[in-house]
Amino acid sequence: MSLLPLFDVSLISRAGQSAVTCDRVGGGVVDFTFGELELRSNQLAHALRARGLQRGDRLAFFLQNRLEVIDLWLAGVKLGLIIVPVNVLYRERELTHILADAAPTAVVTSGDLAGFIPPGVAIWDVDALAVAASAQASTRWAVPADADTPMALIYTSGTTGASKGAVLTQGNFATNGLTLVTAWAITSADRYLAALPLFHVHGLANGLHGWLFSGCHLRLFERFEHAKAAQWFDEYRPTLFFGVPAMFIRMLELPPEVARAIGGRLRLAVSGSAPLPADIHEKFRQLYGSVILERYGMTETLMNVGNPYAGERRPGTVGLPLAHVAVRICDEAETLVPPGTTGEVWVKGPNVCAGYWRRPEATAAAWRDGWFRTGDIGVCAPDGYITLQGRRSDLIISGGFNIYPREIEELLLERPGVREATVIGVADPVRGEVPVAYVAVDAAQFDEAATVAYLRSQLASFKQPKGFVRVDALPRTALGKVQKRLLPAWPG
Ligand code: MCA
Ligand code: AMP
Repeated sequence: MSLLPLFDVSLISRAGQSAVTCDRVGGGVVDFTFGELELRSNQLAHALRARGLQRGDRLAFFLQNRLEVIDLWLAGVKLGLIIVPVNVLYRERELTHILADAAPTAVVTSGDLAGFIPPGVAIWDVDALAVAASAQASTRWAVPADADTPMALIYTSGTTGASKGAVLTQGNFATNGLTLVTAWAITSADRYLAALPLFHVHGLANGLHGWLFSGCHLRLFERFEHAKAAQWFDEYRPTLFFGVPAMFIRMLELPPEVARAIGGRLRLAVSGSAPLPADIHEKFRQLYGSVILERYGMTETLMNVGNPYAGERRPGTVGLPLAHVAVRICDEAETLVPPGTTGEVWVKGPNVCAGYWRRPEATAAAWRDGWFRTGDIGVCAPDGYITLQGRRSDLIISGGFNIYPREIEELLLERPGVREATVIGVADPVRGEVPVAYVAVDAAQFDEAATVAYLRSQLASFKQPKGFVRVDALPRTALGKVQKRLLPAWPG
């Protein structure tokens, strides 16, 4: 199953219907029909071909949410390109790694972000590309594709610290989108407020495809801004909202009468990407009168498990396996465990990616007999509801963005005067967790301010340690492994 026939339900069959509203540069909003999106992406496909792009070539984008990201995705499907979405918050270290690994023909970016792209990488300005596209023919150009055609390389942090590109196929996105549209009863009558970044799978695989497959209406925002949420929800009146827990926590700050009015119109609010605390689920229900549907996914697998649309949405759980997804819980010996027993979550299905880009060893390590080992620890209740309890790795999730401590630790150890360094996640009321660094330093040489400035230049803002705790030495096992649970409590 390839993507274009599924998009055509909207691009062709609903050509005259209003598809999307976005902010206009300089103020106001602008609307596009599905037919206009079809023509824009045809023109862009011609412009990209004119620049030499062919089936299988990689094309990265480093952009905030804007209509041109949708144009790129559609043109990418038509040309059989492999699109590489890159988080706009990434800085030198992350960008250098991803762009060297994916080796895209170019990175499409905007003037305000271009300065972060490392030297030696071709940069295509998004506005100049749009101008070039507008001069092209609007006839459709589409190469043959099927379920196995690679569609995207999406980087996800590995336990080694260096992120790996998950090779997601057209079939992965098609299965995931169809599953969600069916499971969540998304129809052309829905109004979807999109504030999740399109460079991660929550906004891209679920949001964009839920919209295109159902032909509902999309209101695209550049990014989530909690101070504007009340106004956005009031003006747009969405029936559908997807968010990370930090967004729902921010939304608890709205006045009760405003929240109740929003909740009265909201048919479905979906949370994912990080654990939604059960008390937030309950507070949201009380304030908005809307029961959040929590679901669980990964970049490598798209969506795996979700609470039912019709049925009990059980707080603190991620629900039941989605259609076509097989889920099992296994112990350390890789044996299936009975309900009620904790183990690692394994998944199998047409939603699971084709492997890691040019990393056969990492691929071999993550798959067992066709099952993908998620690294998430969970337990399945006798009635099938799955609860996630933690992770095999020390991944930190902050505001829905992933942080691997090792990546920060490696940079800290490069700094003058740092003898030992380790990073842990500490609880944060809005973002869930934030990173904190524990360092053993030679005080005469260690300059904390310079270290903070260095980390800012190298890594995304959400990876910056919230604080530094100085210790004489890190607690270690006899074999030298840092024992994070024995660190002194974070005083902040
Ligand atoms: C966040 N920041 C941004 C952006 N997003 N800056 C520029 N552009 C953005 N798009 C920065 C801010 O500058 C600030 O940096 C910090 O993040 C927090 O921003 P703030 O406005 O205070 O927001 P908040 O109220 O704390 O909420 C943060 C957020 C953000 C908007 C919820 O964390 C977010 O968009 N999260 C979504 C992540 C996501 O889509 N994850 C899906 C991964 P500073 O700290 O320097 O001031 S896919 C996944 O996990 C799987 C597959 C799944 O299951 O979905
Ligand atoms: P990523 O590498 O960005 O795709 O992040 C995937 C990880 O996010 C998963 O392996 C989980 O650890 C976590 N995650 C996603 N959804 C949930 C959820 N609803 N509850 C808890 N953790 C989640």
